[in-house]
Amino acid sequence: DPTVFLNDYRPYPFALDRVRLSFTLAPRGTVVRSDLSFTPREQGADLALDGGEGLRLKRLAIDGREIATGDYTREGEALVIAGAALPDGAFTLSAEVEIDPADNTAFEGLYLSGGIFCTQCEAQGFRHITFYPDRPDVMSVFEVEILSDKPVLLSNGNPAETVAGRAVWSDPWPKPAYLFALVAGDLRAVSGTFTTMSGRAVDLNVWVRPGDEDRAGFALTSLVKSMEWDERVYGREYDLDVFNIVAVDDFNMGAMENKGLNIFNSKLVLASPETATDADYERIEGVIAHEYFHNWTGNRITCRDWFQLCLKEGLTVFRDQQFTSDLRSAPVKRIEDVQALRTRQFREDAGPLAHPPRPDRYQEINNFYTATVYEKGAEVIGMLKRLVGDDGYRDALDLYFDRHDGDAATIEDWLKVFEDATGRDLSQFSRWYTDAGTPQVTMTETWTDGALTLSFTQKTDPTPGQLVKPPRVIPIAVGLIGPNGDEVRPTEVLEMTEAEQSFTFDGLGARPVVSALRGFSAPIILERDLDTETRAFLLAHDTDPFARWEAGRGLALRALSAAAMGEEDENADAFIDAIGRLIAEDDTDAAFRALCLRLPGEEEIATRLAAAGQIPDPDAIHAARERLSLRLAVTHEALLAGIFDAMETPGDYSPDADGAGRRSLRLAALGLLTRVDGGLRAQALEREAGNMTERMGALAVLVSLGQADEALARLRADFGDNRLVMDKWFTVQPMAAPPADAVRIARTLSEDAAFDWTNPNRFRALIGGLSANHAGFHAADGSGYDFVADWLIRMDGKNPQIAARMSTAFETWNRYDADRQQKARAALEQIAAVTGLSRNMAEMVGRMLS
Ligand code: B3K
Ligand code: ZN
Repeated sequence: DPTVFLNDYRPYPFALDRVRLSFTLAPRGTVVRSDLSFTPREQGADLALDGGEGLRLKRLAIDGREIATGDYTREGEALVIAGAALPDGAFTLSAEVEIDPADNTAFEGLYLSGGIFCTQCEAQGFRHITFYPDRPDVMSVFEVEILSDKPVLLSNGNPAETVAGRAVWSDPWPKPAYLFALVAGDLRAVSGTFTTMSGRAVDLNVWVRPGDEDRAGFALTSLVKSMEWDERVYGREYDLDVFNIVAVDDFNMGAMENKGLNIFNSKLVLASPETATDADYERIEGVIAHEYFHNWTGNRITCRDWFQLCLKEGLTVFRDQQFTSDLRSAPVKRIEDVQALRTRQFREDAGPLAHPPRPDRYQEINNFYTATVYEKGAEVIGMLKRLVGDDGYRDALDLYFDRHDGDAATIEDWLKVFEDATGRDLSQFSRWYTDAGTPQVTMTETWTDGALTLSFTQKTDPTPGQLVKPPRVIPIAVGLIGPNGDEVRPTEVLEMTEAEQSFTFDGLGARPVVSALRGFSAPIILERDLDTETRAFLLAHDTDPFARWEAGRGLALRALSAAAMGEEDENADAFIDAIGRLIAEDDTDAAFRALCLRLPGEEEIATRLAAAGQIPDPDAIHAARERLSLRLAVTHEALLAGIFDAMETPGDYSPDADGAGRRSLRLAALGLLTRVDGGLRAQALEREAGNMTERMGALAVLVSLGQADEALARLRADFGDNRLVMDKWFTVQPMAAPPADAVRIARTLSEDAAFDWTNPNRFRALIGGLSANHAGFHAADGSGYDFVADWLIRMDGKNPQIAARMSTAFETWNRYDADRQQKARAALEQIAAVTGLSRNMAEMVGRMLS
C-alpha cells in the first residue's frame, strides 16, 4: 500500500550543508553531476535518497572514492547507502546520472517545452533529475552550473558567471529541492527594475519566446505592483538581485514559485486586448502576485512535510485575495471568491474526495493541490483574522516571519504564533484544519419586548474516514437593519462554539431585519427561514455588499431549486422584480450589478439540491435556469437594452476593474437579451468587438444558440497560430453548447488536427470545457462519462497529473439518479481496470469508488 501518513513523520537523519549541481544539457541525454555535502545527525543511519528508474546512474562516490555496488541498494524509487559504508563525520556524495528530457511527457522534473528546457519540481519532481533527499524539510544552499548552447541559461538565486555556453547561478537562501528550477532556451526578456524599501535594486525579467514580447508588459507591471504591496502591507522585502519569470507553453498547472525563477504557464503571462479577456488579465495579475508572495510564505518559510501544504498555499491565496481586493473592488472580489468556493470546494467537501485542509494521509501528494487546501485554507485564515482582529493578525504575522524565517514549519507552529501573539486559545479552532466537510448552520429568530434572539445550530455530515464531527468555532458576522433601511447595529462577530447556541440583542425599538454571515465570515452553509419579502428587502437595503448580493442569490437559488424539482415558487417573481430595481441603480458599481444579474450556475444549483437531500436532475436544472432567464429578459427587455448600449467600452480598452465591470454588466445583459432578440446583438458584437472580452462573450452566446459556425471560423482564421486563443476556441464550444449537442461537439473537436492533446492547456480546454457543461457532461445516456473516461485513460499513459486532476469531473457522481450513477460507476470501473494505471489515477478512482 503506497499510503503515506502524517503520523509517520521522522526528521531526516542528515543535514545537507551544500549542494553543487552541473548540467550538460541535451534533449535525449542530459548529464547531471551532483555533489551533496552531508553531516550526520544520528550515528550509523542509512542514507536514503529518492530517485527512480528514469535515472541512469553512471557514477556514485563518497569523498571522491567510488562506492562498491554491495554498499548500496536501488529499489523502486529509492537508493539507500548502508550506514556502515558511510564515514563517521561529514562527507560529500557525488553522483553522475543521465536523464532523458525529450521523453518526459509527464512534465515533472526536467523536460522540454517547444525547444525550451525547463523544470517543475513541486511536489516531488526533483527525484526525476538526480538522487536526492526530496522532502521539503531538507534545505540547502545551491550552486548550479549549466552547460548548453541555448542562448539563455537560468537557475535560482543570483547569476555568478555567464559566458557563451556556460552559466553559473548561486542561491544563498537555503531551500528544499521542490523550489529548484532551471531554464535554457531561446528567450527574450521584457525587463524592468525595482528598488526595495531598503534601497536595493532588483533586475526584473519576464522571459518569453521571440515574438511574444508585446504581450508580456502586463505581467511585468503586475510583478512591480506585487513587490510594492508586499512591502507596504506585510513589510516583506525581496531578497535577491534578480527576479526572473519564464513563460512556457507546456505546464501542468498555472505557475510555480521557484526561488528567484518563477516558471509560468504562458496563459498566465501573455496578454493583449485582442487575445486576452478581462478575466485573463485579473487572473494574470493575481497569479503573478501569488507566486511572488510565496517568496516569503512558502520559500523563506516552507513546509515541514506535504501534509502541511495549506500552510503555504492557504496563506498565499489569502494574501493574493487581499492584494486583488486592494487593487480592484473588495466586494466584487469577495463575491467572486465565494462563488468559486461554493462551486468547487463545497462540491469537493460533499463527495467522496472530501478531505481536511490538512490531510493526514495520501498516496500521491499531487492529488491534494485542491480547492480545499487552497481556497478553504484561505478561508480558515480569513476566519482567524476576523477572530483576532486586524491588529492581532498583524502581530501574529510579524511573529510568524520573525520566529520561523528559514524553517520548514507546521500548522501547529502557525497556530502557536497566533496564540502567543494574541493570548487566544485556538485548540477548538484547529478543527478547521483537521476536519473535512462543510458545516451546515441553521439560524432562527425570536422577538420579544425589544429583544431579538438569534439561535443557531451546527452540524457537519460525515466525510470519508471521519464519522463524528465535534462542533467548530464559527465566526458569524451580523448586522441589524431597521424597517426604513437604516443600519441600527453595525457588524458584530458572534462566536459560535457549541452545537446549539443563542445570542440576544437588547434595547431595540422596532423589530430589525438581520443581515447574517456578512462578508461570508465563515465557509459554511447558512440556512435561515426567511420570507421572500425580507430577502427582497435585504437585496434592496443591506449595507454589506456581500450580504446584499447573497440576498438576491438566495431568491434565485430558491426559485431555481424549486423549479428544478417541478414546484411553483414565489421567489421567482420577487427575484425578477427586485433585480430590475437593482440593475437600474446607475450609481451602483457595474461589476456588482453584473454579479447580481447573473444567475447561479447549474453546478451550484445541483450542489445546493444535494445538500438539501434531493437528487439533482441536470436536465431539469438546465431547463429551470433557461426559463428564469427568459422571464428576466422578457420582463426587463427595455432596461437591459439600455444597459447593453450604455456599457459600451468608451475609447481605448483598458483591463482595469472599472472597464472590466462595465463589460461584465454588458455581457450579462447580452446573455439575457439574446433570448428575445434572436441573437442579433451577439452577431453584431462578435464582429465589431475591439477586445477579446466582448468577442468571446458574444461568441459564447452564439454557440449556445447554435449560430456560431461563421464566428468560430473567423476566430480560427484570425488566431489559428495563437495557442492561447485556440484554447479558448476549444473550450467555448463544448462548454456553451446546448447540453444535447455538447458530447457530439466535443467528440468532433477531439478529431480536429489542432487538438494537440498532449499539451495540458489544450487537453484541459476540451475535456474541461465539456465537464463544465453540467447537463452536457451528465447526459442521461452516459456518453459524456464514456467520452471523458476514454480520454483520461489515454492521458494517464502520458501525463498522470493532468489525468488525475481532470478525473474530478466524476467527484459528484454518486449524487445523481440511479441510472446515471450506474453509468458513471461503469466509466470509473473501466478506468480502474487499466493495467499500469498511474498511482495518481489509481488513488483518485479508488477514493471515488470506495
Ligand atoms: N506551488 C505551485 C503548485 C505546485 C503543484 C504541484 N502539483 C503553484 C502555486 O500554488 O503557487
Ligand atoms: Zn501557491
